[in-house]
Amino acid sequence: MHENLIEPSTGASSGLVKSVERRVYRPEYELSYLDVDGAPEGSPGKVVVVCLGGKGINDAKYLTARIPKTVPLYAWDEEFIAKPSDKNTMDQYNGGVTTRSQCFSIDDLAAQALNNAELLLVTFGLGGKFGADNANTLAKLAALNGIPVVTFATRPFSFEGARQPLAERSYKALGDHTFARSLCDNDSLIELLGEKVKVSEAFHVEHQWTAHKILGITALFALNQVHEMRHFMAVGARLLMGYARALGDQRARLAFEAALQCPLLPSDWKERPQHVQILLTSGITPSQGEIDEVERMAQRVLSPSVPLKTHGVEDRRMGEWLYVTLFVFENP
Ligand SMILES: Nc1nc2c(ncn2[C@@H]2O[C@H](COP(=O)(O)OP(=O)(O)OP(=O)(O)O)[C@@H](O)[C@H]2O)c(=O)[nH]1
Ligand SMILES: [Mg+2]
Repeated sequence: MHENLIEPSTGASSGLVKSVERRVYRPEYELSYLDVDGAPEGSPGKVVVVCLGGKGINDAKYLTARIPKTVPLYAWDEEFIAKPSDKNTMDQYNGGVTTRSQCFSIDDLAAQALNNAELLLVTFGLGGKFGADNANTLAKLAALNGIPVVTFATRPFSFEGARQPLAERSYKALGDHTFARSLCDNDSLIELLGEKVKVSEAFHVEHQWTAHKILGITALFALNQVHEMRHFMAVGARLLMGYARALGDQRARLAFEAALQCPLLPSDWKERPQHVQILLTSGITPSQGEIDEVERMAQRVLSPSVPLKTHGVEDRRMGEWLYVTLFVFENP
């Protein structure tokens, strides 16, 4: 396991972890805009989110009011099959409105979710059976239909023991059918937030990161970047994200500099990227000057051979804050 979100450490009490802890709590890494009403509009039906298994149900509940209403969100878990009252059902959330429909198998779900889809985003927790197995089947079905798939998975905590080797196998299997795979190591939540953190709090932070990633990838899709990148990227790329926010007339420079230090990016991320996409997002539409400034700073940091694109996007929930988000795609 070498894909830790943060630099390897010797334990939660080491100096490094303490500094990481301080970093994550610095205001520039807060994603408080997610708690403001009014998710932006997306392209109706084209991006579809499917949340699978126990972890998927938790994700769906968090995501539903935070991603565009126009993005269908499906949640399906075994519980729905096992509970007599909910026999063979699946929930579809649309901006907070839940519709329950019949779903007997992953083929049923695919028939509904993939209809008209041009990008499939799947969330689940690695280490279990239901989420990981169905994510793999769904990704295969989407790939057969030429639909790019991005997965957002978690790696189980070390204390979950036997779940880890299973998680590793499931993660590898996904590589063949996916455009990109984002992985959050649950252990890193404890390292970042401290050993005393409640599981519910740790999960909350991870749900925020997942929401921010999903919003960013949805924006990149709307900018046609997913289709462009598909032409030259290997399948199953690793997707890393770093982000930060800032205010004021220096907000672009400050947010970019802080994003480079984001604890979600491994320390060596600049050595291997295949492609880097940068989003500047704000309630006050980023100016061309800000976009150019960030692009120039990124060019100085990255090797000239790495393709790099910088875009400006509006999300009114952010007000005057400018978020700079780096999406780093690496060879699998
Ligand atoms: N970060 C985070 N991890 C979670 C959450 N819920 C579950 N997990 C992790 O995801 C792993 C898989 O758990 P589930 O999603 O419940 O498993 P499942 O897909 O329902 O699979 P089964 O084993 O068939 O029940 C767990 O071992 C945890 O590590 C969550 O809300 N947030
Ligand atoms: Mg389960």
